[in-house]
Amino acid sequence: MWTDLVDIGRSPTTGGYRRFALTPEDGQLREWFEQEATRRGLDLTVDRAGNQWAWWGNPDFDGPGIATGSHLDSVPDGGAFDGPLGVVSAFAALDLLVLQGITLSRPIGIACFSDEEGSRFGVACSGSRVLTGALDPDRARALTDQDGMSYADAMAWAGRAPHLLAPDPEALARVDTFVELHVEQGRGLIECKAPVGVASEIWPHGRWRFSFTGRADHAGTTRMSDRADPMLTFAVTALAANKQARSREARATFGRVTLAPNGTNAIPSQVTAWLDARAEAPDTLDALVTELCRQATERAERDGTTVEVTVESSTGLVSFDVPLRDRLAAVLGGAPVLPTAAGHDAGVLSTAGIRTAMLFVRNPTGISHSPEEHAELGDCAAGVRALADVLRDLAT
Ligand code: HGY
Ligand code: MN
Ligand code: MN
Repeated sequence: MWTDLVDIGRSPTTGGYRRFALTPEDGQLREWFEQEATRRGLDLTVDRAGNQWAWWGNPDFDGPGIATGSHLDSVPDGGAFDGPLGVVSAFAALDLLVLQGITLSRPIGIACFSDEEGSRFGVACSGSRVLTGALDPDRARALTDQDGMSYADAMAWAGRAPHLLAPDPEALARVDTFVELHVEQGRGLIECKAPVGVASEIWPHGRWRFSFTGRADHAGTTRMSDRADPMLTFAVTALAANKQARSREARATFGRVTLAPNGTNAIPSQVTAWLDARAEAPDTLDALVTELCRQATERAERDGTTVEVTVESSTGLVSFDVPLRDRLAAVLGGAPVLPTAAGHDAGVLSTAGIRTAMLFVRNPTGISHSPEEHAELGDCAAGVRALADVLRDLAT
C-alpha cells in the first residue's frame, strides 16, 4: 500500500508532498482508497461532505460500528506519514483481524477524511467539519484558493455536485466510536521510549488572517520618513507573535505570507499573513491573540498602515473520552497517554459528541509537516498491531 501511494503528489525536487483537496492528486488518492476497499469486499460510501467510508459489516442493519482511518491530503511539502499512516494502518489492521479469523459483533469502518490540512482553501478539517455541521456548507462553498477558485467550482471540477455538500447525520450515526491512528508530531513517545501511545487531548488552536495595508511607492526615491510600509508592521507583528508564544508557553507561527505588488524596488501596498496559534488552555490562546492584535494595531498607527484581522478557523480544547482512552491504554499493556498540539479530524468528531480516541506512532525526530517526517517500519508495524488489538477489543 505504501509503495502504491509513495509517488502520488511527491515533488521531485524536495521529496515533499503536495496533495491538496479537489486536485488531480486528490482524485488519485481517492481512487486508491476505493480500490483498497473494493479489493477487500468492503462497502464503500461517500458522505454528503465528501469523506470516503469503507465498512466491514453493515452499520445500517447491525447498529453503529467502530470506525478508524485518517486523511490522505498534505500540507505544502508535507511528509509521507501525516494522514496516510492512519489510513494504511487501518486497512492493514483490518487484514490482520481477518487473518485472526475474528467474528465481529459490530461493524468496523475505515474513513478517509477530505481536506484535513485545509492547505488549499484555508479551513482545516473541512471534510469532518461539514460532516458534523461545524462548518456551514455555504461558507465552505465560498472559500477560495490562492488562484481565486472557489471550493464549489473545485468540487464541480472534481465531478462532485456542490449543492449536495451538507452535514450528514446519517453517516455520523453509523459511528459509535472513532479511533484515529496518526504519526506523532512531536517527541513525546521518544521521551517515553514507547512505539505507540494514546492521546489525552488536543490543544485549542486556530488560524487568523492578518491583512496589513499601506501605500505602494518607489523604493529608491521615497524618504524613509514618508513611507507607509505594511512589511514593517508585519515584521514587528511576527516578532511579537514569537515573544507572546514563548512567554505563555504557547505556539504562534506566521507560515504563509503573500504581498503585493511583490517587486524588489517597490514598497509593498499590501501584506497578507496567516497566523497559526495554539495553547494548552483556551484562555491563554485568547489572551495571546488579543495581545497580538493590540500590538499589531499599535504598530500600524506608527507606520501609517492599517491592519485587519479575520478568524479563518478556530477549534476549542478537545479532551478525548477518558474511559475509552484508559481502555485503549490498558489493551495496549499500559501505553503512555499524552497530549498533542496538532489538530485532527478525531478532534472534530469528538467535539460533535462521538466517543473518540487517538493512537500515536513514534516519530524518531518529532519533525512533521516537512519531507523529513518519519516513522520506522518496526514502529509502524507496532501501530498496526495496536490498532488491530484496539479494534478487536471494541468490535468483538
Ligand atoms: O495543522 C495541524 O495541526 C494538523 O496537522 N492538521
Ligand atoms: Mn498535518
Ligand atoms: Mn494529520
